[in-house]
Amino acid sequence: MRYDWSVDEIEALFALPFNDLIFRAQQCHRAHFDANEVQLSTLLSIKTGGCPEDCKYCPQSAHYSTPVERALLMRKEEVLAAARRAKENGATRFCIGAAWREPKGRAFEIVLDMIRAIKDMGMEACATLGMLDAEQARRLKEAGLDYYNHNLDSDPEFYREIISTRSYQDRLDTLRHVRAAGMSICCGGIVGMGESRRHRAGLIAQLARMQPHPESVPINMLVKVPGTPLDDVEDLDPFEFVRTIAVARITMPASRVRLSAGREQMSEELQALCFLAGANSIFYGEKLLTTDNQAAEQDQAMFARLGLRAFRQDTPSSRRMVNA
Ligand code: SAM
Ligand code: DTB
Ligand code: SF4
Repeated sequence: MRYDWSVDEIEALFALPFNDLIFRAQQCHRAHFDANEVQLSTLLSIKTGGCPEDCKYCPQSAHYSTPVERALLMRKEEVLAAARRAKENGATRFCIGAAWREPKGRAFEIVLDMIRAIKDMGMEACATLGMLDAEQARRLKEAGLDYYNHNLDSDPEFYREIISTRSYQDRLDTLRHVRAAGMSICCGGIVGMGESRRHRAGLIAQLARMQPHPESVPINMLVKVPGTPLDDVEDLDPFEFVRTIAVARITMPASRVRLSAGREQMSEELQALCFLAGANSIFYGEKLLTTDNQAAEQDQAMFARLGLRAFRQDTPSSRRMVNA
């Protein structure tokens, strides 16, 4: 496993002829995973909207006027009912998200309780609650949380154009606390925000230099939401999105690379190319956090057309090697 990728090297991967890039990604994919298995995570926004941060892509930021309606923290019973449905539908991981700068007070205690109950149902639990300090990370681990999602979102330089209320270093600090507490990391980014290829290579370099690599790497295609400052940014070439997945697969060969936000806006042919490039995880269920996702029935039909299977559990054949 390599942890010393330079941005230049990664940019050179991006620049390979498409067929050569996909071939290399397939080789890496098949050395580490069953290439026809895809892991399913279901998302639930447990506290929606009104977020104090100013992430320019996000419909939940209080800085912008978007169609998202604010909602209070959901009740535990509602969250558990959604987790139960996700499990019945075949998801192995349930991920709860809150539009917070960081968790605080009584609300954090309630979330810990939700996590304990999700774990009691026998699912993997993931949460994305904003910044954490060391003690909060420790308490999430103690409650049984398996994964914490906290994205780097972009290259450090481009990041400054997207978010002003939280620094790149804040994000790295949170990730450090998550690791120190012994949880797995889900960390990726968004493309299609008007960044350059060099910036995309810079994001992948940041992720691929983490040691160990994040166990899950969500690659989101920007979902343009009216009212957000990125609403009218130019579309990214879809092949460039596939290249980003392939480069993530090559540089982080044993990680689950997730074809994340943006599937609803993609053709199934494009999604098939993403699986070919090494994506082996998706968000599954009718909603992401606030925006629509491809329907579960449509995913089932797409899996049947492509001969893909939902991943059930880690077995020697589904995951031949683990992160060094
Ligand atoms: N508030 C928490 C935080 O930012 O850490 C957790 C929730 S936040 C919505 C989780 C991630 O969703 C963001 O880091 C970003 O990568 C992704 N995201 C948000 N809005 C998006 C959009 N419009 N399109 C694609 N991805 C988006
Ligand atoms: C991630 O990387 N993508 C997910 C999850 N982690 C939390 C969120 C996507 C959000 C898309 C916009 C929305 O639905 O609000
Ligand atoms: Fe808030 Fe997270 Fe949205 Fe940023 S991405 S505005 S932190 S909910």
